[in-house]
Amino acid sequence: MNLFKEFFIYFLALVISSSFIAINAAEDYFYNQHPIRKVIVWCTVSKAEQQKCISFANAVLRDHVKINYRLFTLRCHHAFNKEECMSLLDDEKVTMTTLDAGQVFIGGRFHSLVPIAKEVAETGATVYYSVALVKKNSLRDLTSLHDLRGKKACFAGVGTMAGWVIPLYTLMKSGAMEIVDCNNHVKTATEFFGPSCAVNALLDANNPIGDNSDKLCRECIGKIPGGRCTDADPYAGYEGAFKCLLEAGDVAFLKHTTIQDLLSPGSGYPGLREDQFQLLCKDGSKKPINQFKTCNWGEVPTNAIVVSSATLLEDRVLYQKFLDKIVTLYTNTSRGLQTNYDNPQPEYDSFGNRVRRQVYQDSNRYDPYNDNRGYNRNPYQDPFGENPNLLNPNRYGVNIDPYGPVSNEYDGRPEDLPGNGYDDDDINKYNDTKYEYFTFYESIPRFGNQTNLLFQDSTRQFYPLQELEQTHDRYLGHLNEVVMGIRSCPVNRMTLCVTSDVELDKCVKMKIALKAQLLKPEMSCYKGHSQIHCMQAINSRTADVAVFDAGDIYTAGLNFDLVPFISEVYNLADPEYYVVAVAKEADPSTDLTYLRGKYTCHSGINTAAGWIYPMAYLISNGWVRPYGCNSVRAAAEYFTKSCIPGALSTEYNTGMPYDNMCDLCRGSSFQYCRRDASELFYGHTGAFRCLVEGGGHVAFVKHTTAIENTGGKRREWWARDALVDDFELLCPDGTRAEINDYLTCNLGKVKANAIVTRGGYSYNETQINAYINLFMYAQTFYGSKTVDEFSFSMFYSTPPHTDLIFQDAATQLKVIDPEFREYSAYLGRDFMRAKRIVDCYASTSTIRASLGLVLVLVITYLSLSS
Ligand SMILES: *[C@@H]1O[C@H](CO)[C@@H](O)[C@H](O)[C@H]1NC(C)=O
Ligand SMILES: *[C@@H]1O[C@H](CO)[C@@H](O)[C@H](O)[C@H]1NC(C)=O
Ligand SMILES: *[C@@H]1O[C@H](CO)[C@@H](O)[C@H](O)[C@H]1NC(C)=O
Ligand SMILES: CC(=O)N[C@H]1CO[C@H](CO)[C@@H](O)[C@@H]1O
Repeated sequence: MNLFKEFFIYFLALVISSSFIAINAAEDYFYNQHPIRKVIVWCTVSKAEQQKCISFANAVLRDHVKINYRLFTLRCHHAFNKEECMSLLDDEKVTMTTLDAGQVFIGGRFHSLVPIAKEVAETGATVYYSVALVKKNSLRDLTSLHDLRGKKACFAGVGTMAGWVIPLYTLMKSGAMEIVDCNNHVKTATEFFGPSCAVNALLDANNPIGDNSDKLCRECIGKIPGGRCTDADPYAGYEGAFKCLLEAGDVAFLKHTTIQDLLSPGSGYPGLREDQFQLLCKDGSKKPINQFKTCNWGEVPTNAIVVSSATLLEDRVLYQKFLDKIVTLYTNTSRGLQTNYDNPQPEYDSFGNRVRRQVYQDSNRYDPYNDNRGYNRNPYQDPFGENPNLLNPNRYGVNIDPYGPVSNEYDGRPEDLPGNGYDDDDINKYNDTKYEYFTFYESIPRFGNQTNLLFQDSTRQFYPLQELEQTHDRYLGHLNEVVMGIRSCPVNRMTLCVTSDVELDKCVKMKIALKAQLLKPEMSCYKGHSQIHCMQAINSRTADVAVFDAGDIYTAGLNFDLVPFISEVYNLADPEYYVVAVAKEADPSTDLTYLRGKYTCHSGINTAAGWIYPMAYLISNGWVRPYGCNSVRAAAEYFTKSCIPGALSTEYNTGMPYDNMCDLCRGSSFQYCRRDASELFYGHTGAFRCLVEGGGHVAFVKHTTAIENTGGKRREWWARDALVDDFELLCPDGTRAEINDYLTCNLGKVKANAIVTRGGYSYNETQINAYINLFMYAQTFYGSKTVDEFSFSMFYSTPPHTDLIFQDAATQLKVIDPEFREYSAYLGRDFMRAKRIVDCYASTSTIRASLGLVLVLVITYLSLSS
C-alpha cells in the first residue's frame, strides 16, 4: 500500500514536471520562432547619418539582435535637424536619437524627452570640457574677455552646450556681454560679436519674432538655400567650428576632445600641429591646448540618448540593453575574428598619456547577453594601419573603402516611418554582404566626410541612467544654472495689476504660459480693487503694469504719472476704435438727438466709449444741461435708468450718488454696479448685453462689440439668437445706419486700450524695454485666435466672460513710440477736448501734462549728455 502510494506520488510528480518541461520547451520554441518584434526608429539628421543608420539597421537585422524574447528591428528616419527629431520623438513617431547636453535641455523642457543613457568615451570619461580655441599669435591685444567684443566667433551651433550656452553664460557672467534681449540670447550675442558663424541663429525656435540679424550667419559658408547657417553648413557642429576657426574666425568654442580628435594623425587635417593653437582661458590668458583641465570654461556631460517621456519604463530598460548589446556586437569591425581579445593593448591619448579603461559595472549588470568582450579590446587594430577609424580620405581616396564599396543605392530611399510599408523584406533587398562589418563609432571615411555620425566617434560604451536620473534636470546637474543663466534678465519681475477675480484667474494662466516658454521677466499678478487702486499700486511699485481704457489712461497719467507704452490693435490699421451708439432695429423711437427719459447702457463711468464720448456729444450739442460741468448729474437727470458701472463708487464719482445710474445693472450683491468684470453689464459686451436683455434702449460701445456678440458667435443664451441685423447704429445727426457702417456713423475715434507703467521721474527705460520685450514675445506665443482648452490665448476670455485684461477684439499689441509715451500725447486732441467738455478740470491738466513731458525730456537730455 505504502509502496503503491509512493509510486503514485512519484508518478504524479513525473507527469507534472514533464508537462512543465513540455510547456517550457514549447514556449521557448514559440518565442524562438516568433519572437516579439521591437521596432526602434532612429532619428538621423543628415544623408551620411542616414546611410550609417541603414547600415546599422542591416547589421541588426543580419545579426537577429535579440534581447529577452524580443527581436529588434532598427529603422531610420531622416529628419531635417535635431529640432525636428525632438518634435518627432515627442509625437512618438521616432524612438530615439542622440543629443548634445544643450539640446537635452531643449528636448526636456519643450518636448518632454528624457535621457536614458550617456555616451562613454574611449577614455572612460562621461564629461568633457568647453574650451575657447584661438590661433597662436592671434588676438595679441586681448587681455580680458571684454576684448572679445566685435571678434569673429565660430560656434558649434546655437543651443549646443560647449559651443554656445557655456561661452555665452561665461561672457554674461563676466560682465563682458550685456544682456540686450531677455528672451533672445541670439540677439544678445549678435550685439556683442562681430560677423560670426553660429548655425541655427535664424531657426524659428531661436528667432521667434523673426527679426534676428544675419550677423551670426555671415561667416557661415553653406550653400543657399537650406545649407547655409543650418546643421548642413560645413561650419556646423564642433568640427565645423574648428574649420571655421581655420578659415575665417578669431575664436572657436569647442569641446576639448574635438581638438584632440582633429589634431590626431590621419584626422583629415594634415599639417596642423598642436602648437599652432592656444586655449583662451576665462581670465583672458592663453595656455597650450593640453592644459584644458585648468583653462576651460566649464565641464559638460557627454551626449545623451533620449526617448520620449511616454516611453514605458520596461521599454527604456530594453533600449538600454539594446545599446549595451550594440557595444558588444559592433565595437570591432571584424567580429568574426577572436584574436587579441585577451591581450588588451595599453591605450594612449593624443598627448601620450596612458589611459586606463573604465568598465561601467552598471552597464553590464543586467544583461545576460553581455559577455564583456567589448571592453578589453583594442579598437585600433586594422590591417590597413594604426587607425582605421580615422582613415585619411586623402590618402585612400573617398571611394576606396577597405570594407567594401559603399553603394549609392542607399541614397534617397523612400522614408521608412512605421506604417509606411517598409518591412523586413525591404531590408533584405539591401545586400547583406556589403555590410559584413559595422562599427557603431565609425564615421569617416566609410559614410563620407562627416565625423560623429549617430554617435560621437570617441564613444565606446553607453552609461545607462537609472530611472530617477532620467530627467533633463538630473542629467544637467549644475548646468541647469548655466542654461537658465543665459535666459536671465536684468529686470526679473513684472507684476500685472488686475481688478477682478476672473481677471486674476486669466492673469495666473498667462503667467504659467509665459513661464512654460521661459519668457522673462517673470510675470506675477496683483489684484487691485479698482483701476484707480491699480494706478496707486503701480505708482508705489507694488505692481508694474496694467491694461487700461483711454479714460483710465487719462486718469493714470494725470494723477499718477503713469505712461502708456504698448497699445492694442483691433481691426483697424491704427491702434484705435470708433465709439458707437447701438439700438435695436425694432425700436425706431430711440434717437441719439433725443434720449431724454431713455434707458441707457454704458461700458463704465469715465470710460471713453461708455461715458466721455457720448456725454461730450450730448453736452456739446446742447441735448443735455451741463449743470456747470457736473456730468454725472447731467446724465442722472436726463436718462431715466442706466447701467453705468462705477457711478456709485466714490473713487469715480466724488459728487452725489444717483441711484438710477445703476438701476439697470445686474451684478449680485457687492458686485452690483462695480466697475470691473464682476458686474455682468460692465465693459463693452456688458453694455451690449444690457441692451439685449437688460431693458436698455441704447448702448454706448466700441465698433466691434455688436459684431462680436451676434450671429451665433457667443453661446450664452442672451446672445445666442441675436442677429447683427437686429441692431442699428444711431448716428449723431439723428439718422440710423447698419452696424457695419461705423466709419460714417460714430461718435468719434478713440485710442485703443494700452498697457501703462510708471513715467515721469520713475520712468525707467531698462524696465520698460524688458516689459515690451516680454509682451512682444508673449504675443508671438499666445497671441493667436485659435483657442483650445489646453492652450492659453491672450486675446480670448473664457465664456461667459469677455475682454479680460485684453480686449477680445485685439489682434495684436503694438509698441507705442517713445514720443507718445505720455497720456495726452497718446490720447490726442479729440480725446482731450471731449474730456474737457465732460469734466471741466481737464483743461488745467493739459498744462500739467505738458510740464511732465518737458521734465521727462529734460531728464532724458541730461542723462544723454552726461
Ligand atoms: C549581393 O551582392 C553581391 C555582389 O555585389 C552579388 O553578387 C549578390 O548577388 C548580391 N546578393 C543579393 C541577395 O542581392
Ligand atoms: C570632403 O571634404 C573635402 C574637403 O574637406 C571636400 O573637398 C570634398 O568635396 C568632401 N567630400 C564629400 C563627399 O563631401
Ligand atoms: C531701472 O531698473 C533696473 C532694473 O529694475 C534697475 O537695476 C535700475 O537701477 C533702474 N534704473 C534707474 C535709473 O532707476
Ligand atoms: C577594424 C578593427 O579594429 N578590426 C580588428 C578587430 O579585432 C581583431 C582582433 O583583435 C583585429 O584583428 C582586427 O584588426
